[in-house]
Amino acid sequence: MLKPAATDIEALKILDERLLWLSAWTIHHANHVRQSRDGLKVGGHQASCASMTSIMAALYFHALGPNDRVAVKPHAGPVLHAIHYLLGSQDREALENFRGLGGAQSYPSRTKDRIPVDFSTGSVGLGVAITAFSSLVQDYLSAHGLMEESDRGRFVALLGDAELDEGNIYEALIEAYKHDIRNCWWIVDYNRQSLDAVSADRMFERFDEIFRSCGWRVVELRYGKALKAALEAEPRLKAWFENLTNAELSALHFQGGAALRARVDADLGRAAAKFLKAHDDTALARLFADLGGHCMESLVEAFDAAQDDVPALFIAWTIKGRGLPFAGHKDNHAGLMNPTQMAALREAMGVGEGHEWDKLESIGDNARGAVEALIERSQIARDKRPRSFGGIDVPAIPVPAGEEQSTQAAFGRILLDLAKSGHPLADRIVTTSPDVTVSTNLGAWVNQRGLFRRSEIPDVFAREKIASAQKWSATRNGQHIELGIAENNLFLMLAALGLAGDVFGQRLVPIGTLYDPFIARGLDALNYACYQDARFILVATPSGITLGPEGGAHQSINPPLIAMGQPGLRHYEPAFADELALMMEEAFRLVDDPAGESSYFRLSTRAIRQLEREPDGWRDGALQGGYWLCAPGAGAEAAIVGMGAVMPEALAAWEELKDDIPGLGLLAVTSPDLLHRGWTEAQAKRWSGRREPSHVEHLLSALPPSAGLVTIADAAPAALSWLGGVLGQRVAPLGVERFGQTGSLSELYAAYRLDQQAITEAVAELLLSAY
Ligand SMILES: Cc1ncc(C[n+]2csc(CCOP(=O)(O)OP(=O)(O)O)c2C)c(N)n1
Ligand SMILES: [Mg+2]
Repeated sequence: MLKPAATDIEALKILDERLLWLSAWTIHHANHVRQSRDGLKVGGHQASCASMTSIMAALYFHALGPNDRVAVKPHAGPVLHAIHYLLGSQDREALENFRGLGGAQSYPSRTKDRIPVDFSTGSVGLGVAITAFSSLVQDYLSAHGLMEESDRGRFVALLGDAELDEGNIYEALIEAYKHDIRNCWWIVDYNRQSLDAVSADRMFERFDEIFRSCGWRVVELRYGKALKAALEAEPRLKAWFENLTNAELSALHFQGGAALRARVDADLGRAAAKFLKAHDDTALARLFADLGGHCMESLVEAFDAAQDDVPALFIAWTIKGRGLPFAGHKDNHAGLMNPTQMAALREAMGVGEGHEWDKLESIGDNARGAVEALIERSQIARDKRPRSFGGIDVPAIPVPAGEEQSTQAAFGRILLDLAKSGHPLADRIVTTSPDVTVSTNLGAWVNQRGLFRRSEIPDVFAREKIASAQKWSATRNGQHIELGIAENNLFLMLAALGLAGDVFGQRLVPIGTLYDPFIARGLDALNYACYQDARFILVATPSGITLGPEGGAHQSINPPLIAMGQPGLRHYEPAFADELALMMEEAFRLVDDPAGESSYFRLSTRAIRQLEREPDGWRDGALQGGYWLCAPGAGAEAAIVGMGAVMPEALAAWEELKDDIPGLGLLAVTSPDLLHRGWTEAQAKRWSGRREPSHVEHLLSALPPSAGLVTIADAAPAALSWLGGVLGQRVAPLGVERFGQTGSLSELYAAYRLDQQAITEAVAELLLSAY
């Protein structure tokens, strides 16, 4: 890389100031200039922006190439908007509407911001980790011939130092090391302050060791050029400086030159007399603010020197709120300048009143050309990348044969058949699992398609001819990414794979498997994946107390409720293999449909007798969330509503009761999530004049309003009990509300009232209470 000309460094410094001004002004405008409609504080983080403007100027106007992708620290969102404003890809209106409806979002959002945002951020730590998984996806795509070498880029995370407290960072670091990831930079805005206060000193240097031991290059940018020279000339001053605690240094930054002078004098006395004499208070404050993360020369040099593909951690020392009146103050996280302070900043920056939004306001004619040239030369995308959809042809998924099957076994079989079919869809599937590949029935698929590794790993057991059902060799052509047991990483992996169509222009069909209860481990990362509209299929199996002897620690209860409350994720809980095949076909389509979403399958290991079906009548309903397995007769007084693995109990109770209760119905629910969504959507539409009953209203209107419903699911009963609210029918909800335990199925179903008898009793109770 060419050494940047001195004029470029000067121009970068000017851009750094522009970003400082524009980000502070954007936040100020939203809080103090824009009319408030509701009296709520709008908020924003001027201090968190200020500590990052130099780093971001150096990156966006110098170091980033056209294929590089960045996850920006959430609280530096306004700086990213300011960059795009200068580039011409953000407009003033959106900035004026920062944190308003339809305006620039508080934290960078892929889906809601109009500027190109590579990765959404907000929940700290997740935006950092996804960059490592995306670099793995890039390696996967290159190895599979799905992208040109020349299109490869680097994955950059800009993070706050407190983000390093998030455990998910270290889980990702370990996984990244195992997969030997590359082309990843994590740049820490090391301002040594978090939200509440100044950070603990004891972690200093520990971060370096942790990252180095995982194969990362660690580049510490502690001093800017001027401060480095001054400290090197005065070894005692250097030792003094390096002995300050984080809190002491922050306080001194806040207090300014006079306090610095007094403190140096008190601590070093005559030894520092010459130094102090040579600097007035302003010069002292400026010198001690010359930390590495604010020194353009140091930043540019460090980025230019890191051009190989070794993952790198940059620890860039900064001052939180640098250049602002609350610089270094421990309470500055959500601090906002008042109008007087803002006017002073405007004056200091040479911005004329009424010209606050002028892009290059205050830049003198001499420098303007160089600044404009840098803006022009910036290689980052000005426009949102097109999302890639519609290229995947989904075949009809055949129903696995077998009179008795579990949904989990049927899932494995469907993938195996796909793997063998050689259909192009199979080539786009990437599976991944946190050490439960075999126990979630992905084994047969992996035997066909192999594990993925950039550097191949032989299957020693196979080579030694030791009998095993499972082939476990990894190659560049493999299609399964095996993860260690860290469910959070599974969701970050799915997020990265599920964004391949957006980030790399190549849609993949990611399928992740895990045990249903452990969804809870990765909930925030799951939400993060959905928030960015990553597309994937999550297969959670086994589930519920139907897991029997495995016991309560593995028996899930509430995931159907989680799924109901999770936008962007559709829950399917099939009972039979033919339902599963149909839903998987739908889920494949939804991954590749611009208006689609991700799907979550809640499966079971319980083998149940499959149905002899009337052809096809049930299919549409099953995809919409439910269908009548046995339609109710006219005026029926009751129906049994069953979901998933307990369907045999629902069927048996129906058989037992149907002669005594004329017209008794049996409703199979395949997705409470879809039924509920349809219901609320239809209600909202009624207010805009469109009167179409939702699917669930349509289903339940086959019964009179006076009828009773007995709902049963191997899950929290609230997943189905709401059905009574649709038409006002009474409900007796059966389900699991206490932790599970070990036992045989019949014992557990009896103990938790999920058996045929419980259903019969509940139906009787409903009928009796009707009169
Ligand atoms: C998972 C999560 N927990 C809590 C928060 C609230 N929060 C926002 S920023 C922050 C501290 C940020 O400190 P740091 O990462 O050092 O950033 P700085 O603003 O100092 O640059 C916290 C706790 C969050 N956004 N995400
Ligand atoms: Mg910080």
